[in-house]
Amino acid sequence: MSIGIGVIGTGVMGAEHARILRHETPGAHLAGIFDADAARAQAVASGATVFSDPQSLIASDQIDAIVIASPDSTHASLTRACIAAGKPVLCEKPLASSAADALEVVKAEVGLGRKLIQVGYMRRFDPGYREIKRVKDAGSLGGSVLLHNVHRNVRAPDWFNGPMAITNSFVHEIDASRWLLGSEMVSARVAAGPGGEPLMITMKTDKDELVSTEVFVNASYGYHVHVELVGRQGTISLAPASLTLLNRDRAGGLSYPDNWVPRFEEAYRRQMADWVSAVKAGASVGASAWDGYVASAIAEQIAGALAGGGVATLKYGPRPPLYD
Ligand code: ISE
Repeated sequence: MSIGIGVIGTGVMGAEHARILRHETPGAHLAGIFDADAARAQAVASGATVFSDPQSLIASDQIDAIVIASPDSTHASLTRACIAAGKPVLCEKPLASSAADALEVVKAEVGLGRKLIQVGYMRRFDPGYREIKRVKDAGSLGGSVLLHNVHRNVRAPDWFNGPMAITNSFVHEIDASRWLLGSEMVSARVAAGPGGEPLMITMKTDKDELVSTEVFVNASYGYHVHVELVGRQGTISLAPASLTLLNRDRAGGLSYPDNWVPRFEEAYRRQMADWVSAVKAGASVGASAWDGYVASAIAEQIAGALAGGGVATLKYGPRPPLYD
């Protein structure tokens, strides 16, 4: 049986999720669309119902589960509306634009007593990241001591404000680092380069590991995400994730995509397929609402540290048993 998916928000990511649902996701179909810009919604609908507001999409009996890809500030209230309707959600990261709002989502899910939320931290589905986790968990690298991350975007979107390099971009490294290391972050230091970027963020984990991240959202030359895990017996890192090899002007080399969609295409596809399978089985995969809350809480405290003394002792409440 094919399940009907509604997509809320048809910007870069919503349009990509709609495309993956239409062409590359067995067992599910794009049943409904909403975007505040009706023409933009219509452009990706291709036969799916275009709803005039997100509430009627969530309530519709054509819609079994919902993908939320609208602006960050709408994620928490839409996610809570889906929980109230008892419908599973794949919500784009971040789960909310503040830690307090993310915690309200966690509380709503805990109140319901079952997990309906997956947060779209898609690196957990990327073949390279998964291989690093597999090798680390197999133990051949010895104990982990350091994780180096690099997160470079060509340019920040117009709507990015200062802290969004942390609350919208660096949240990926918070989630991926917790997931890869199986550790919790306990403290952080942050410093900004000339003119405010790049940011250098160093976190310490509850096992004393170091996690360093460069976040450079106006790096110009291309979209480039890198990670290297250093263990006591060896290291493992992503190989250059280039799509093509370019020869020109008596030089040759790997090329970089303009943004994250081509780089993480396979991760988005696997994320959607695994989410659909989990929805059908009444199970859950990927980053939970709790993981989404922790990422947003850490991001908010590091953004606060950037505006203050550059140092943060990271705090978040105890994990509810629903997420054990
Ligand atoms: C964007 O929203 C993403 O999720 C990308 O993966 C990230 O690299 C970019 O910095 C974010 O703005």
